[in-house]
Amino acid sequence: MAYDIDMIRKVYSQIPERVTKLRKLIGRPVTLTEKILYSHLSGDFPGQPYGKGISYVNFNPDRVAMQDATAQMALLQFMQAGKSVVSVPSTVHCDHLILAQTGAAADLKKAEETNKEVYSFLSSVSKKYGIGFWKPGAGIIHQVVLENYAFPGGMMIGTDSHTVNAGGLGMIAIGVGGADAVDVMTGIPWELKFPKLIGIRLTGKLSGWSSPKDVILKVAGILTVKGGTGCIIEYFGPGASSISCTGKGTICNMGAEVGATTSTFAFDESMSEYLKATGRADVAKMALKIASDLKADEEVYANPEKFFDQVIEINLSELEPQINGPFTPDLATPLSKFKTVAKEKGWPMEMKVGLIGSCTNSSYEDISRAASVARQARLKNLKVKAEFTISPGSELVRYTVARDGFLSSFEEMGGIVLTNACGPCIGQWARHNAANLPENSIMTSFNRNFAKRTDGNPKTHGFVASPEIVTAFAIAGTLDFNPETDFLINEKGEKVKLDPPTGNDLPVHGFAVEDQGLVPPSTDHQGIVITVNPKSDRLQLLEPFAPWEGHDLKNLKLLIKARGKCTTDHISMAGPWLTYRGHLDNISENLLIGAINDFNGKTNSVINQLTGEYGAVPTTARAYKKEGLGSVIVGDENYGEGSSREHAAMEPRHLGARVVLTRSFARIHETNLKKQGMLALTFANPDDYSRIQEDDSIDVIGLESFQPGKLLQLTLHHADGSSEDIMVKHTYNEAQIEWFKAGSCLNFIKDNQ
Ligand code: MIC
Ligand code: SF4
Repeated sequence: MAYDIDMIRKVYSQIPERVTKLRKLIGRPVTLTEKILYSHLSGDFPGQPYGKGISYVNFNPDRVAMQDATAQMALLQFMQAGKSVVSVPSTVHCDHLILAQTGAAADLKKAEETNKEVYSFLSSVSKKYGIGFWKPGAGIIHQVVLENYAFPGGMMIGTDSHTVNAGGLGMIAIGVGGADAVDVMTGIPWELKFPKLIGIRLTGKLSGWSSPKDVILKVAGILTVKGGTGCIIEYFGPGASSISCTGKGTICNMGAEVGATTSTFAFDESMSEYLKATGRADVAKMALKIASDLKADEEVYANPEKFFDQVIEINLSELEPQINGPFTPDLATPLSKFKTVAKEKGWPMEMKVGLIGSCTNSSYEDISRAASVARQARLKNLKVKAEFTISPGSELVRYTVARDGFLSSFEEMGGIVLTNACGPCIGQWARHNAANLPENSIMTSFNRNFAKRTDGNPKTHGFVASPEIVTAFAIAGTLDFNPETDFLINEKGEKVKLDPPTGNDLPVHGFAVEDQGLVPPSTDHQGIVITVNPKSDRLQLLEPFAPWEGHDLKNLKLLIKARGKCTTDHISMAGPWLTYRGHLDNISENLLIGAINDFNGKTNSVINQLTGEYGAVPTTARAYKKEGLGSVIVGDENYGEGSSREHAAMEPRHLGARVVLTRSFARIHETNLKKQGMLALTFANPDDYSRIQEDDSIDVIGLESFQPGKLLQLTLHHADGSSEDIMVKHTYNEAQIEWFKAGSCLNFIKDNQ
């Protein structure tokens, strides 16, 4: 039986009636996204349809998932909210903090020792508040959610940007910061700007070396890292039903990389089969009964242009494997052109390491197909040229693929099986001598490849491809290769060619596992006291941020004007810094250390206006804070893209920054800033970015009449004594303005209890 079946039953009992109301309200056929969103509204059904991309809407998501690196901050905030138990089913997953070094067993043991304090904090908080706790080694949050909790037509949020993975099982699943999770766990409505809709029509059928990953790699190439911002992507068409449920998960997962709020697919046979295979025949049966409400209306599929804001067509029969990167996930190159482009661009041709797995690509299907390629190394006497690692997504998959002999195929080719965890994908990779490596190429089946992401070395060129393509390239050891056309020379000096991968969507003999690694939610919450050692360098109880002073902000110092791509990895690096995710003061030492200062082209070197000397960003921010001076961070386009980590918003707040002013924001980061009481502003005229000078002091004017839709003014006081005014936009609604005034959303919740 599925977990939380009563909750699912309740959701299903409401959907048909709400969909009927919705059709009446809108007066036209409706998309799947609209059906799910309107079925999860908080409060009364509206009198008029919501404006896409305009209206802020309150929802009641069905569940919450948190991973260890973000759960610490989410739960530290939740503990302040004064609740005795979570309002919706919630889970914590220990997956991000495990360092990949020598292999699964040893790495897990070491992680249990090094992270003892954090794991025991998370498990006791989970116990106290009735949260399910997935132990270290149980698997990566999104794979575990897909296997256990996701259900067609449901809505969930998770404190990780790849929560969207659950769209593979027909959910609307959205990545958020921890403060948003606190809203849902405390039972207050969760707010989202009603998204625009992108429809992607899939025709044809995948074959040969092409796989579901290539669909999203292609989409990333089309939409770019910001093309999906503010949108939900709905996949449909005859090609959609030919893709396995976990393949759909892969496609939705990496939708985070185009900035989409989430992606989803209609309920179909593949989902039903997956639910049954993972012990949830009960959910499959219930979904089948309301199947017509778990997909868009037929007219939508017949004339998508009428119902979506943008429609993209992809013919799967013509889709080539894609390889994306380096340094950005949207630089897509089709396999047939890859070696030529690699040479033209001067990318390091030797491929050093292939890494497969991660939340994006670690299903049974992925592993079985990649193993079919790996096996050929032995069968065809090929010497594998690159190092190779496998990060299984969950213990359920790991146990099953070990039983079915796939892991030994990888081990035979020299592969190392890592713990069921994020590992190298989030920089938890003790790559040998990483810092000193010269320019080098690696290829992964992960989703992100920003500079320094996996091994901390900016010279490492990270490429993203499907697991089967990564495996083929690991065998070849060079980017100068195309498995579709090229021969390799084996150890006997013969020319051999790799056959296209083969595999199974689901295990023929069913899934198996001994211990999934779950501590179920406790119903006994009495007597659990959470203690945090005040001397701990890993955990720190939170102090509320100060409320707004009630007047305009004057004489804020420019902290940094960041140039170009500034992702959450640049703002609050992961890797070794994951150690401090529960300690705001300590993690603040990484604030913006990866961002490039527009004035000198350097990282982590900004002018301290009080001394005239250059120093590290966190040190400079602390110097201003000490003098009681606020500061301003300026950014470029799509500032804060990538992760959901709210540390990227809490750190500047903690170090005294009041404003983040950019050309544009990524969705989750903008909300995170608002939640923490910061001013997230954008240039009314994007060219005004160039007006900001290195030693500016900045005033924010108009806060006493801060209103939705009304511009604010900034006065820039330049060092030469001149000053100029620029206008800035914001997207605060009335409630969010109250968060700003209270100092943070959490302060506002507490003040109004
Ligand atoms: C990531 O892939 O960047 C992460 C690590 O999973 C993050 C969450 C985090 O920073 O903890 C995400 O994508 O939200
Ligand atoms: Fe973990 Fe990587 Fe997935 Fe993020 S993208 S959840 S770090 S496996």
